[in-house]
Amino acid sequence: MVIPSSAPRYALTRTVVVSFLLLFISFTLLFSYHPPFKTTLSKISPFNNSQAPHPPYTAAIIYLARLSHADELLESLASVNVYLPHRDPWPIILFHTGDFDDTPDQDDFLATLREKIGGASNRSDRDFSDRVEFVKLDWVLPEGIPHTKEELDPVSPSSWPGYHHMCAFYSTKIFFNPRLQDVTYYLRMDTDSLFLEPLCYDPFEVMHTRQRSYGYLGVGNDAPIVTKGLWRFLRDYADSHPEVELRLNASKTWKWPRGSANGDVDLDDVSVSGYYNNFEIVKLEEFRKPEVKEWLYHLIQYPEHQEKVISPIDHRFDL
Ligand SMILES: Nc1nc2c(ncn2[C@@H]2O[C@H](COP(=O)(O)OP(=O)(O)OP(=O)(O)O)[C@@H](O)[C@H]2O)c(=O)[nH]1
Ligand SMILES: [Mg+2]
Repeated sequence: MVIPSSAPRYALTRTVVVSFLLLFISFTLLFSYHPPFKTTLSKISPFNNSQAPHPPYTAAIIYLARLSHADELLESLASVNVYLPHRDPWPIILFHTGDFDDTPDQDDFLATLREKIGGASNRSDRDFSDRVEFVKLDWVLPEGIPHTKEELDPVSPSSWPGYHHMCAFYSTKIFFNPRLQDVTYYLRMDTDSLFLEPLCYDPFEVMHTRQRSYGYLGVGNDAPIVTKGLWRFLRDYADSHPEVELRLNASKTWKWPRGSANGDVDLDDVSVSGYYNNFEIVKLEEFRKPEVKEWLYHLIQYPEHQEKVISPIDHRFDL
C-alpha cells in the first residue's frame, strides 16, 4: 500500500490512512518473534507437489476485484496459473463489492479466464478456474465521519470512497473476514500484480517451514500528505501502552523520528515507512493476537469514535 512520494495518488484521509499502518506496531510486535521473509527469486529447490500429503495448514490466494479492472485481473490470474508453484490447489478468492453478484457475470468471467489460460492448470488435476470463488463484501463507512465527499474533503476526491474502503479492508477487516476464518495463510495479489517468471518455491510452504508471519516484496514510504497525524497517533498509543513502547524501543528496525521528542520537527512532514503490499503473504493468526487486535481496534476507532465505550476485544471485529 505504499504510495511513492512522487506518485499522484494522494488518496487518503486520516480515517483510512490505516492502509498500511499495520507496519507500525503490529509488525514490530510480530517480528520480534518471527522475522518476515522477503520474496526473491532465490534458488531454493522447486517444490515437487506430486503425491505430497496434505500440509498442516491451509492457504488462499486473494484479490479485491472489480469488473472495471477485469482485463488486468485476468492477466494476473494467468500469471498465477503459470508461475506460482503450490503443493495443493488452494482456492483463489475474488473479494468484490457487488460487481460479481450475478451468476452470468461470474460465468462470463470464468469462461474468459478458461479461454485465456487454455484449459486445465499445468500444475494440478483441478481446473484453475474451478478454484476461483467470488466473495461479496459489504463496505460501510464509519459512523463518526461525514459521508459526503464535499463535507469530508478527502485528500484524493477522485478515489473516494472505494480506495479508502480498500485500505480499511486490507489493514484491519481482512483478518476477521469469515471466509478466511479457517485459512492459515493468504497471499494477496492486486489486480495489477503479476508473476513475471516462475517462482521456484511454494511461498506457503516456505512460510510454514520457516515459521514466518509475513512475506513481502519491498519497503517504501508513503507521501506525508496521506499520513498526517499518524506519528502523533502512534506516540499517543505508545504512551498509553507501555508494553508496546518497550517493544518498539527494543526493536532494531523501529525508530521514532529524530527531533520528535523535543518538538524540533513537524511530525506531519516526516514520512512513514511501510511494506509494499501489492504482493504479500500473511499468517492470519498472528494478526488476531490480542495485542495486535487491540492496536487494530484503536486504528479503526481513531479519531472519530474516541468517546465511544470500549467493548470487549472479541466483539469488536464482527465484520
Ligand atoms: N472492488 C474494489 N476494488 C478496489 C477499489 N479500489 C482498489 N481496489 C482494488 O484493491 C487492490 C488495491 O488497490 P490499488 O489501487 O492497487 O492500491 P495500492 O496497492 O495502494 O496502490 P499501488 O501501490 O499503486 O498499487 C487492487 O486489486 C484494486 O483493484 C474499489 O474501489 N473497489
Ligand atoms: Mg496495488
